[in-house]
Amino acid sequence: MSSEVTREAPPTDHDDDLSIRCEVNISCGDIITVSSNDHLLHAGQVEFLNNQLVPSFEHPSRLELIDREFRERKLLVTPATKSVWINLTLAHDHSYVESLSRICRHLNVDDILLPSVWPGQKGALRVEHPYGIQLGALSRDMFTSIGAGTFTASVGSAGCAVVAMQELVARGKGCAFALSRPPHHHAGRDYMNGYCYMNGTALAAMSARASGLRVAVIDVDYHHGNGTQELLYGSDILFCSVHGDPASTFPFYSGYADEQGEGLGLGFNLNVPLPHGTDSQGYREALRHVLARVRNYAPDLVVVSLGVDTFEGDPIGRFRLSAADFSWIGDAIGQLGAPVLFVMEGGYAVSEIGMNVANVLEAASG
Ligand code: OKP
Ligand code: ZN
Repeated sequence: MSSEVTREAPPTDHDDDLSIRCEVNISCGDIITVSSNDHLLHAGQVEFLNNQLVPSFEHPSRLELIDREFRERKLLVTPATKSVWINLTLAHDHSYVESLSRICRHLNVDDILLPSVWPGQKGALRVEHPYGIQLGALSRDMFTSIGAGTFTASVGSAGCAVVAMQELVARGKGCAFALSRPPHHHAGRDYMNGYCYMNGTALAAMSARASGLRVAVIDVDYHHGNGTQELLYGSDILFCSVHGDPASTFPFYSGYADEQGEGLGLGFNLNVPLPHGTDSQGYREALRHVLARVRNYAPDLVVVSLGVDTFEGDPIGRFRLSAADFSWIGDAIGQLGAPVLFVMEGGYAVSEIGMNVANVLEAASG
């Protein structure tokens, strides 16, 4: 199996590589911005929240509004379209990728499935089960729905992160932005959860590490990046995250301060959980602490899981950051001096999402 994460030619018959084609748009302005039109193929309709089915928070309009704000601030230039073959198996099990692909292929265009039964420790995926039941074996919650286009959209999303990383490394300085959805940081080696299916953030970091770079990941989304943490737990890629205390916040089962990495990765995992209501002051203090650790690690590349659901008006997050705090975050990360790849994660206050994301990117690149 090849260790290349992208290739330009399709795999041949005797290749046991799992390469999947995706098409991305690359805008090479001051900020390298990579997006994929395939995100439109995934639009969850409902999720299970507080004992009720409610409309999905993670919606295509999120990206369109960020895109609009970037255009208004003249942060985008005419994009070039590039077709790449992407190999997800550095981050995901072959069987997970193939199962999700197969299930999506068999759905009708307007099917939207939420898992409802989970296998437990002794069970395993069985292809004779209805697709909604098979999904339970690949999933961990009832927020993460599957439609016919989910696989293609999430491969495209991961592709944005990997291509943005490659373009940034080629340029050797500045900032790149994967303007991608569905998000990444909750997806693990063989499971989807928290609106995430493929972990492009971890894949980009692992791929850069495999090429010899020292890589630090900073997760500023309101939710702990459990998938990314798990994927990097045994590696010397530094993973740092500031997030809502998992004692009361999704993903609940990880994100605690005593999770410090294992084996080769011991000491390379730093979690800073913060309480509901955390404001500018509490947040900045926590992020300063993280940035000191990142400086000490001296990365060649910084990968940021960029969620803006820490905003005071966010309908899911419980922190109280203002638009000005996002400029501060961008500036503080930019001052590390290393090239920075920002990968879009959460943020659900749709009318302010563009402003908050653009504030981060403008300050980081400025
Ligand atoms: C995805 B990302 C629990 C509600 C949890 C799912 C949150 C997924 C967040 N009562 N809802 O990190 O922004
Ligand atoms: Zn989040």
